[in-house]
Amino acid sequence: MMEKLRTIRDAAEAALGDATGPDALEAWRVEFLGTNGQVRGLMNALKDLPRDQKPQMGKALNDLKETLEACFAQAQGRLSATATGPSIDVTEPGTAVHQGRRHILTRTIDEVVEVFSRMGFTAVDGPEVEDEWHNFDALNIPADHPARDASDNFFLASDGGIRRLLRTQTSTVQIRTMEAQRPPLKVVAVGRVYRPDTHDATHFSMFHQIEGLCIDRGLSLTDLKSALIGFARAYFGPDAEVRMRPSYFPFTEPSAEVDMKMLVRGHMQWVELGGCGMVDPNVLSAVGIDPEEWSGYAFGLGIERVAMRRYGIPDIRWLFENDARFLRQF
Ligand code: FA5
Repeated sequence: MMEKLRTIRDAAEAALGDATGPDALEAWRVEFLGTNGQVRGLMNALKDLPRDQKPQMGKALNDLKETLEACFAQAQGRLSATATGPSIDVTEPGTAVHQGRRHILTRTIDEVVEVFSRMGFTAVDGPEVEDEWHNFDALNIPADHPARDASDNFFLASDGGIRRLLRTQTSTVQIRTMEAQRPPLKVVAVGRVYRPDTHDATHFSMFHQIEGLCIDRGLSLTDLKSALIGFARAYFGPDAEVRMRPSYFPFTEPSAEVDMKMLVRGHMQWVELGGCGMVDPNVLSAVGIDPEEWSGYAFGLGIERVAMRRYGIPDIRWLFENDARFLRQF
C-alpha cells in the first residue's frame, strides 16, 4: 500500500504540471482529491489493513492529502495571477464610504474664534464648575440679585464651605483672565454654560457662549461697536450690520443687547445674538485694576444662535440630538 501511495503522489505531481487551465485543474482535483478520487480510494482501503499497520498508513495518507491540497492551492494562485482580462468590473458603481466630520457647533466655534484671532484677540479658557465669586460677586451681581436664585442656577454640593455651581455665562472668564494677567488685554473665551431653562426652539439648558474682553487705556463704545461690526462683516458677510439696544447687565455700564443684521433665507433680518457693554468700574476694582487708568469693553454671544442663523437651523434642539441625517447636511 505504501508503494501505491508513492505512485499516486508521483502521478499527481506530474499531472499538475500539465494542468495549465482552470478546467484541467478542476479535473485534476476531482481525480486525486475528489470524493471518488484516488486518495479517498486509499483511505477507504485502510480498514482492510492489519491493525498494526493502520496508524502508520493513516498518517502517511493524511500527509499525502495535505501535500496535494497545498499543491492545488498553489496552482490555483498561479493560474489566477496569469489569467487574462479583468477579474473585477471596474465600471461598477462603488460603495459610498461615509466620512466622519466635525459637529456643526465645533466648526462654528473654530470659525468664530478664527475671525476674532485675526482681529487681535487671544483665546483663553476657564472652568465650567465655578464658585460664586467668579459667577456673581466679582461681576458686580449683588447678594440679593434674582440671578442668584436656586431656580436659575445649577448649584452643586458645597466644597469646604464654598458653594459651587455650573457657570451660567462665560463672563466668569473675564474675571479669571483679569486675575491672572495685567492689562492691556484682548481675549476671547468660548465654552459651555448651563441654565435651568425650559427647552424650546431657541433655548437649551446647556449651550455655548463666546465672551470677548478688551482692557486698555481710553477705550470707548466706538471701540466696542467696531469690534462687533468687524466680526459681523467677516463672519456673516460684507452687508452685515450691528445694532446695540440699551439694556442692563450688572457688570457693564452702559450695557446693550447686540443684534446683527444678516441674510436669513434670502432676506436681511435683525437677529439678537447677545449682550455687551463697557466694563463696570466696580468689576475692574474687584480684580485690582485701577478704573481711573484702565477702561474696557466686553461682549457675550450665544454660539448656537450664531450657528442657527448662519446655517438656517430653525430649532436649537436639533443641534443636540446627534441625528446623523441632520448632522451630515453640514
Ligand atoms: C449674558 O449671558 C451676558 N454674560 C452677556 C454679556 C457679556 C453682556 C459681556 C455684557 C458683557 P444673556 O443672558 O443675554 O447675556 O445671554 C447671551 C446670549 O446667550 C443670548 O443672547 C443668547 O444668544 C444666548 N442664550 C441665552 N440663553 C440661552 C439658552 N437657554 N439657550 C441658548 N442660547 C441662550
